[in-house]
Amino acid sequence: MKPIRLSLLVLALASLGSAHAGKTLDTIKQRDQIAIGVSTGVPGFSAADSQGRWTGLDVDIGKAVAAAVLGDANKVKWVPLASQQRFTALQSGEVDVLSRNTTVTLTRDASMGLAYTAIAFYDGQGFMVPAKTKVKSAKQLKGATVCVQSGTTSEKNLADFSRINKLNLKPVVFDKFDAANAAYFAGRCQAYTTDTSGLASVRAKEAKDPKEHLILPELISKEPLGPLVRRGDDEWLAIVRWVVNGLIEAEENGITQANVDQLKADSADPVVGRLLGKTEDTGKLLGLDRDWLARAIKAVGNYGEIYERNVGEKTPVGLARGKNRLWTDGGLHYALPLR
Ligand SMILES: N[C@@H](CCC(=O)N[C@@H](CS)C(=O)NCC(=O)O)C(=O)O
Repeated sequence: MKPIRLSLLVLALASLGSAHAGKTLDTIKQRDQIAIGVSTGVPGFSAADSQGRWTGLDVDIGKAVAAAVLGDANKVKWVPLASQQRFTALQSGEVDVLSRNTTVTLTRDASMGLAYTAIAFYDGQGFMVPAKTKVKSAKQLKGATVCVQSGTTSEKNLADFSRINKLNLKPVVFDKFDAANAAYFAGRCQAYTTDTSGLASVRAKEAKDPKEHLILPELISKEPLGPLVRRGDDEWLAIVRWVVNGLIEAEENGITQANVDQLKADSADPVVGRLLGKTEDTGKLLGLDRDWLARAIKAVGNYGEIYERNVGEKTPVGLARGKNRLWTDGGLHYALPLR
């Protein structure tokens, strides 16, 4: 074997078992901050309060990544993005990750220089109507005007649903979320369509009396929502993917924000020991340290805690766990094994 080949082989072998930090991670470490793309304000998922503090399920996932990577959930620059702007912001490098009620589709994952990491929320598209109209099913919306935001799957699914059911629905399209909301509540459209979680959020945020608006029972699409990254940095993709999986796996194993420190100190369970970096170092496989997941859980809690705090039944958004339960509980969240 020629010396050059031999040295390449030695290099390849040396790198086995510990990940080389990718370019994105290097940049993030240098600037000591992650830039995360969020919405312009969908309460429960990502919204800022009057002090500029961001909260929501998508925000907590971003904070978990920051805690895992930089050791501090607050080392984040939140970048609010309208539906239409979000992919350009990620493609151009303005944000390192898009954690913003974004549906994974083949087009987005395969043809836009983007890649999905994991599914953080299983949703479907629905319709909301003023309760006083007595409409009880989307099939009764024949010829109706429907408010919808541009640059969304909502717009495309609406067209499909209208055609399949010969409903002749008339989309009224808005680039800005606020404008779509204002138009619907001013009665400029007979219905509003987006992800049902988005409808519940809009209703909680904007309706004078939420009871005056009904979310119809039909789900017209699948909307698996999750963080996206730029294509071409596998190491960074892996970090975001495993943070989301880690938060779900933490719930599967009963690790919470409150007990994570104590379990790390006392638990004899090998799975818990591995997840919390006590008995094994999974962090080094990701280019992180061994406490990456323990820190993420400590910052925002496990997936179930994140869900209940932001969108669960006790919050204004008020969503039952439904499809977002763990697989062991009849839901769709099935964390990939962290080992
Ligand atoms: N999940 C759908 C819809 C996501 C979406 O952008 N929904 C709108 C309506 S809830 C939104 O988040 N708007 C907030 C904004 O533009 O800031 C998609 O990925 O296309």
